[in-house]
Amino acid sequence: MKKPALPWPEKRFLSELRAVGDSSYHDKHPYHVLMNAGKLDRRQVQGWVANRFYYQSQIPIKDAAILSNCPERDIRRVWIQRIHDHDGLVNDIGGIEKWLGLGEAVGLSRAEMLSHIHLLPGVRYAVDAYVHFCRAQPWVIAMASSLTELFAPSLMSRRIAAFEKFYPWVKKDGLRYFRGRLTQAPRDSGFALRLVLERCRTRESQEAAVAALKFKCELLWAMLDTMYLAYVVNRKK
Ligand code: AHQ
Repeated sequence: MKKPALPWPEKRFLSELRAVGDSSYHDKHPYHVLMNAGKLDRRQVQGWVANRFYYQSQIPIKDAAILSNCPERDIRRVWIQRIHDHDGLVNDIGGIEKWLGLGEAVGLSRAEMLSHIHLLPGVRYAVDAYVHFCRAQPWVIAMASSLTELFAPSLMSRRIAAFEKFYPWVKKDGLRYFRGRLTQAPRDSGFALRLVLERCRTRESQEAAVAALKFKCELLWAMLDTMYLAYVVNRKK
């Protein structure tokens, strides 16, 4: 009978998680490379904003799924902040509303965005796979899939700078969402990382957490592959 592999020491576990982002995070995807180099035209920016809106709209759904699987009140009372950040509260319009503002800033009406009329099948399937993953997985493994946000702040900073420099036709106010993520993402990923490192104590759970992060990187990548085919390869003149 094969002996179970020993758990990784924390340092090694952390380096395994970081290695996933270093190799597969979507900041390296050609769509983001074109965006951050100022090479997207109006329709390609609009297509990205409209399709990413579906992802944004499903974040509270996946976080509610994680909450519904988590029996620990002290964890739920922190994690629920993510839903408030997106759905908003009395004194905060929330990220989904800010993303609708980004839509208007790039020339997409609220009705267009809310109808998901531009939503590409491949984006829908990738996002729905994320929601189903978070419903089906143990809550700490589902939390591990959100650790892509360890790598988000650097991408947000590059994105804000690129929009300011190369896309002057996008109204400044539209970038509010990304500015908010500069503080929300590190706060959220810090909490999720501490929990994953603390609760994944067996090699099996550690490897499941790494696989969850890889799964999430792949779905973010697949979303952009779909957009690249639709708006770059098959660019409508
Ligand atoms: O705007 C983003 C966001 O609210 C979230 C929540 C988090 C999660 O729980 O999976 N991931 C995430 C991400 C957001 N923006 C992406 C981007 O490139 O603008 C990055 C993405 C992530 O890194 O997972």
